[in-house]
Amino acid sequence: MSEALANLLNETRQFPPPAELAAHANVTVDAYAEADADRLAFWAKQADRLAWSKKWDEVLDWSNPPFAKWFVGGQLNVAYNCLDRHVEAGRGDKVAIHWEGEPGDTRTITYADLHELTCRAANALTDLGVTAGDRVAIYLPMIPEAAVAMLACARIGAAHSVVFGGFSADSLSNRIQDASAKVVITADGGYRRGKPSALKPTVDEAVANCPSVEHVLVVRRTGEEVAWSEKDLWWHETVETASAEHTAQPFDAEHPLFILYTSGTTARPKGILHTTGGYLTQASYTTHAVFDLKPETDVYWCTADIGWVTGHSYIVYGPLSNGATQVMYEGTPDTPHKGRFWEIVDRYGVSILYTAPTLIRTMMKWGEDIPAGFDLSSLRLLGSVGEPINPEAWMWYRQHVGRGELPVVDTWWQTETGSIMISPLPGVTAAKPGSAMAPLPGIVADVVDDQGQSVPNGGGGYLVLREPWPSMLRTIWGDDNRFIETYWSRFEGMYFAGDGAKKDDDGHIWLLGRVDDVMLVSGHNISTTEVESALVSHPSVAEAAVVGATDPTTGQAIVAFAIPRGSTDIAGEAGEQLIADLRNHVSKTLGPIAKPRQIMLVPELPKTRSGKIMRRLLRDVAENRSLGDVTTLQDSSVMELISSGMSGAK
Ligand code: 6R9
Repeated sequence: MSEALANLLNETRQFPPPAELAAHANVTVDAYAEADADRLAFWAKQADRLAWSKKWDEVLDWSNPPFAKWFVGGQLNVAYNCLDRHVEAGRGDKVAIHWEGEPGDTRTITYADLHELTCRAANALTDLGVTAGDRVAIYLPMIPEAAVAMLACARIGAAHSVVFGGFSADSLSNRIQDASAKVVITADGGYRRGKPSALKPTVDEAVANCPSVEHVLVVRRTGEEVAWSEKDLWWHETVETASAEHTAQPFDAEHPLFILYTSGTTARPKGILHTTGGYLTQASYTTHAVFDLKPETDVYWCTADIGWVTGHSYIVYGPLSNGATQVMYEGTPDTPHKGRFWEIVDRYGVSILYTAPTLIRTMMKWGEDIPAGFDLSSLRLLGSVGEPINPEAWMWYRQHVGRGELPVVDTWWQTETGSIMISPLPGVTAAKPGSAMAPLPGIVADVVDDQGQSVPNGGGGYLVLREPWPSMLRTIWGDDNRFIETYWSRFEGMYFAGDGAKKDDDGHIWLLGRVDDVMLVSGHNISTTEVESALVSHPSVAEAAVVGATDPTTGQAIVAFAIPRGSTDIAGEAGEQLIADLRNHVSKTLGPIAKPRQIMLVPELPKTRSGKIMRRLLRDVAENRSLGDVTTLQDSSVMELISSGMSGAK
């Protein structure tokens, strides 16, 4: 890339924290100064929020970069920190999880219950021959057993590798093989979109090619008929009959905790390795700081799937290590009706909601009448993660979910970073819609140009991290060289995140999307995010995706796919008129260089199961190519809809 990323969008709205929240916030502005004065002492203090069996000798060993060791010599047990210590402190009766299945069945699980289930699962896994250092693959729907399985692995020092319930047998098999997992924990199925969706057949197919797998533990969720082999064991016959007595052994701070595969754009997924002490320190601290979580009074809900890193850090390890009460929901947001999420907020009195831009834009498309039909007055803080949140989606979230007064924290991070890195602090930051604002205390992030020089305020370039952080990935499982090449070779001594970013005139950080997605139009780098945000700022657009398609004149040309809002008329001429309006609207908002060559009105966009738009597939459509790999799509029929809409388009 020959020049810095374009910096087109100019957003000036800013919202200070509510006075009440600021007055009682867990973390105040002093945290920044404290961390600046002594970053390692700051992290040591956050590590002290956990229970250690043996205190560390050294906070950070960075003598062999990029291989970091945090809290060297320290020992702790992650499950003990998430469960036992709350029970021992007399909080065993406190609800850990209000679980709701998609069909409407519910379970209330206290910390004592969760502790007992985890102890049984730890004993069962041990009986099956799983020992510290082994790997266990987890392929489950959003049921409490998913959290139990993860915690049981952590308890006995086996690394878990959670694979999204939506992945194919091939993807599952590759991940099991790469980690040489000894046991697979799965279910007969789960509920999605109003009906049972089988998982076990996929596991059977995958495991057929995985000689490392000795046992498959199967949770009965749907009760549907499943094929059975000699490796298979029912969870209820194995775990629920195992002893509830289990003493957690401490593990070294750098003992592997989990592997999580990022799908990435390349064929071979990367097994991101996280370890014990640093990971839990930062997952736990950021939950406390960014969500201002008050375990005594808050009801927290993160809508992510457990198969995504957000589910690891902000359903399991962050909230549970803080002793939170949380909601866990199995299904889709529109089953059996489009108000399902708001009904859940209303029913459980959710006070902190953490969700993804894709969901907010879907809610925008459905219209504000839907959240307006529920009592959302329990909410006090809103969070967003997964993609850049367009300013209008941010405003809609604040307005229609947050009563026009709640803080919205836009949190930037990655599977690789393990925890939130860049985000407003809800009691401190005057947030700007669409900006992740500033690195958290103890984090050193920057935006640099091609040469790795820090860009001045107002400039754009690449997001980097200049100093190691506690929950950083330690390597790519089994491939140290790829770890170095992917993240540490682009700029000397810095972690390359792969995201474009800009600093505004105040030095606040705006994420511009993956560097691979940046478009080069007549010699100008234009970010997909900014054009998408301009489209979403039009009152008739709920969601948009933009790609650069090869163009004989301009090198690349901007092709946009836009989903109209609920009531918008797009039939015949009305549609033509809207497209013309939208092209002009983008041109007016960002400048003529950003005017899309072509805009398609579509009913849906292709997304991964974690809600990220798959621009690669849209590029295939825009350039009239046959489609690439669609196996990671949330809903593969979407591409047929879009492709058929494209035929005949200019
Ligand atoms: C947590 C998670 C990481 C990529 C990341 C970036 C995008 C996540 C974002 C964001 C802008 C935010 N991303 N949060 N972009 N603003 N608040 O999503 O992890 O699945 O590994 O994805 O997601 O592009 O590099 P992961």
